[in-house]
Amino acid sequence: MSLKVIGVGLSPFVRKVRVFLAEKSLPYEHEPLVPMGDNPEYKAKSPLGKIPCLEHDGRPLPDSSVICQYLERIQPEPALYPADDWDFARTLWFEEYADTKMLEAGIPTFQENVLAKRFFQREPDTAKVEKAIDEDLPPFLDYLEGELGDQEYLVAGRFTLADIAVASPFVNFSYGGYRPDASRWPKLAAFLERIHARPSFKKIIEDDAKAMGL
Ligand SMILES: N[C@@H](CCC(=O)N[C@@H](CS)C(=O)NCC(=O)O)C(=O)O
Repeated sequence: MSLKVIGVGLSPFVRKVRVFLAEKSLPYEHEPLVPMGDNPEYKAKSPLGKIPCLEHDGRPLPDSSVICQYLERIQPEPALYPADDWDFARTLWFEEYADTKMLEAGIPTFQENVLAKRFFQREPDTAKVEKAIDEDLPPFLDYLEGELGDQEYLVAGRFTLADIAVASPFVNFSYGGYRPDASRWPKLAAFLERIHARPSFKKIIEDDAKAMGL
């Protein structure tokens, strides 16, 4: 079986798939494509033009959520979705939560503090970063703090895709210099530290930081 992940490693969606593959011990090739400009060749594989796209034996499959569900079916062990129906649904919910509005709330930290200078040749818009940190992100962090309670993981008492999906955008926020304040969100801060320390996350975080000179 040959697997290839297309998409630059800095994308939280690409990271989600790469961590998922690492947790499954599935080897893959990585093509760090940046989704910029018109790219008809890539759009033939990923019609929305978004990354990631998985190639399985040369067949393209876009979208990180679709890819993870597919990988679970072709490599069921270790299971990264719970068997229980309710826990399964909760896992999908946390993925949706993280992939959409939570990412949107925090991404200015990364866009302004990392991408602006390096890729867009402009100074960071500090007002956008401050708004993200002071206004937009806290409600998301409050919610996650409450959902975690005294649990080690978000769902089913064990590591699942919910943990991968929620922890992935926080890698971007941390590249942008932001980490949740452990005195205000102690459970979330400890959770993120734990999840990011897993070998599947750690290697990717270090490699991508090195590649960016962070
Ligand atoms: N729902 C998609 C979202 C992917 C996504 O938005 N990727 C961004 C990079 S982080 C992208 O490709 N943006 C380029 C574009 O929208 O044209 C997934 O889960 O794969």
